[in-house]
Amino acid sequence: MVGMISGLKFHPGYLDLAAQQKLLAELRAAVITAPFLTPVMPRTGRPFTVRMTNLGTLGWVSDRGGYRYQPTHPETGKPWPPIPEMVLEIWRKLGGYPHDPEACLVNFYRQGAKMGLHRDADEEDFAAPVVSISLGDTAIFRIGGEERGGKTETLKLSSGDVLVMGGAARLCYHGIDRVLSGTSSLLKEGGRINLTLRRVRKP
Ligand code: MD3
Ligand code: FE
Repeated sequence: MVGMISGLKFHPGYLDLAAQQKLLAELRAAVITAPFLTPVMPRTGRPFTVRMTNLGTLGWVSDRGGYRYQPTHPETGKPWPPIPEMVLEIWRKLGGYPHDPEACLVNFYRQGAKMGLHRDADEEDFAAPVVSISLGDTAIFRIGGEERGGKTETLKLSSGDVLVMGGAARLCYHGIDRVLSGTSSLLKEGGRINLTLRRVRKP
């Protein structure tokens, strides 16, 4: 049971349909300025199946040179668009942390996209939680412990769900096994979008 992981707080159906549509409209506007990229693995250059962009003062990027946070889009050279107010409100209400996030990574899963087990450890500030917002098709999310190779459990993340990973959960291994096509009609062409809000630097 995922409810046993300390620091994980699940808010199923936190955003109603109108709020999901409003958020999607904000994202459609943002990706005109900051188009989705296909990140590649450091050293090998193997492409991710998930496409990514960012909002906020810092964005997470992965290329042959490594993983890092940077203030501009690697292809356009422009600053990332701002994090929408409605997204900041979710962080302020559920995050339990007294400073706003600097980064909002936007992950786009098309048919067949997944994300292998990993830890989010490129930030300086692990005292702050990661807040995740799901839109579109339902995903099978997997979470383990702080060591690779331990027990894992799964949780379905559906459109409008919010997940807060704080405390011990902040450094747990996690990933997306698969996205279930046809489970949501929010995105006309199907697929899933996940937003993760993060503090990067210490305040
Ligand atoms: C558990 N994204 O962007 S969100 C990621 O659905 C990422 O796109 C997944 O993992 C996605 O790094 C999962 C839920 C999530 C986000 C951050 C976490 C779970 C987490 C950080 C620590 C532990
Ligand atoms: Fe992650």
